[in-house]
Amino acid sequence: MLTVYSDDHHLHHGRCELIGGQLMPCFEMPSRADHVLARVRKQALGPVREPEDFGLEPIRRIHDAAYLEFFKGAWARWAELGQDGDLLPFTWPARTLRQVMPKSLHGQLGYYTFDGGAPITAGTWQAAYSAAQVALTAQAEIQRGAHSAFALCRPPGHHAASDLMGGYCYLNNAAIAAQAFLDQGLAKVAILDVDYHHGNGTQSIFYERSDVLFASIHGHPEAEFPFFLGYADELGEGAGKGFNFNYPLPAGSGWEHWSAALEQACGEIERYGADVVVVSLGVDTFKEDPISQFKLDSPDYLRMGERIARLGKPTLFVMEGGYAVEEIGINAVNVLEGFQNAQ
Ligand code: OKP
Ligand code: ZN
Repeated sequence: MLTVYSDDHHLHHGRCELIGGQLMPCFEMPSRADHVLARVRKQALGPVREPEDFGLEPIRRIHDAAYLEFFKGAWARWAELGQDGDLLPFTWPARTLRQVMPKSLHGQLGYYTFDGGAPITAGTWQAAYSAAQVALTAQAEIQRGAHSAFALCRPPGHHAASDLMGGYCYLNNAAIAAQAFLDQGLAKVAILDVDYHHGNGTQSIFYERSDVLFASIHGHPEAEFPFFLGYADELGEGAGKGFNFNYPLPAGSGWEHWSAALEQACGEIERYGADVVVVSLGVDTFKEDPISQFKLDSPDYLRMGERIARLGKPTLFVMEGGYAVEEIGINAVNVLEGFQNAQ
């Protein structure tokens, strides 16, 4: 299986996030992707290639033009104010406030974010742009006939909506790749999101559409980030009704419960008759993940890959979360090896 990877992810390294009432070093750190790449090489999964540059057009198919303009220019505006710390929001247009567009950098930052977990640093735009190109390059590989490919994206993307960043995410790599498949002639794309957190961004992007089915297994939003989306009764709207499936699970869920949800999600993908499957591959379901509450163990990821392979569809794996940095490589690559060995 081809892995697509760009060193540009190192350009994004947020300093801190607010957790437990304290500023802590960001869990979403560059060494995450380094560990995955090292494991890809160690296991000789296949070739590793740099991304091609497909430009902004395929990104614009998913993200709002003004949002992209804002994100691209935000750091320069911040630097112009004489600042060099991470750019982080602190005011949002929540209930009782107006969805107006302020003039100030911080006002606009509040408008374009849904949480305080997506710091903008000097290199964040370039890193996120390259991550989207990584996803598009792996997508192109499948479009050209490969049965699978791995987009080793960082920063992750599944929390990013059309015009919102948050939850460590800026550009929705999986959604951008899914749209590229459609634009290149496929009719039906299924996105299977196995990250511990609900992919609220991806869901919102495709919620009223039937050409992309979204299925997500995640910590119950009653108790878990992103809290305000990801409930089981969200089934899609309008033309998208019946094409959105959420499987929220309680804290402490292990492989037995998790795999039962995977079975249901796979059933929906089969019934849908997807031409291709995009897997939002987060491995923060691991029992030792520092910010998550599921109990999957490393061998379970092999089973996960095998089950996904049994769908029999061309499959694009897009890296999302996973914060047990030492094991992230083993767990992510186990999914890919499980998939490959089941062929
Ligand atoms: C991203 B992905 C605030 C804590 C909120 C955000 C978790 C984002 C997970 N600093 N935590 O889905 O793995
Ligand atoms: Zn996650």
